[in-house]
Amino acid sequence: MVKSPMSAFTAVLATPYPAAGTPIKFDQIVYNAENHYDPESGIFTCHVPGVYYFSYSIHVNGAHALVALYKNGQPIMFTYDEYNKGFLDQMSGSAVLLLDEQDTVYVQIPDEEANGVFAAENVHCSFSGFLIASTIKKEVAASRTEDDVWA
Ligand SMILES: [Ca+2]
Repeated sequence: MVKSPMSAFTAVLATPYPAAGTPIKFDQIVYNAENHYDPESGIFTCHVPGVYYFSYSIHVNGAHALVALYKNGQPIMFTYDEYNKGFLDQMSGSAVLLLDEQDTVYVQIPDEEANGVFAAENVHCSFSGFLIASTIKKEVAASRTEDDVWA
C-alpha cells in the first residue's frame, strides 16, 4: 500500500530589504515537514514530480518593488508595486506549475532597481507551495521507499 505523496511548505520573512539577484530567504518555517524547502537558500526543490501551487505575499515600503517567481533560474511571473511615499503597500502572486524531480522554485528580486520589499517582526512576507497532484506513475511509486519520495 502506497501512502499519498506529500509536499508542502510555508515560510516567512521578518527582516526588510532582502538582497536582489539571489533567492529571498524566507527563513522562519511555519510548515516544512517534508523539508523540500530550504530556509537557508530560499529554494524549494521538487522531490515528488507533479502539479504544484505556489504563492507569495510581500509588503513594500520605501521604494518600488519588483519580485518574480522563478523556476529553474528563469522568471515565470513578475509582480510589481509602485510605491507612494508614506504608505505601506502589499503585493502577492500565485501560480500553478508542473514540476519534475529536482526542479527548483523560489522568489527573487530581479535587480536593485526596485527593491522595496519590506518585512518586520509583525509585518511578515510569506512564501508557500504545495503539491496538488503527483504525476509519478503508480508502478514507479510502488517501487520506491518512503524515504525516496514521501519523506
Ligand atoms: Ca502601490
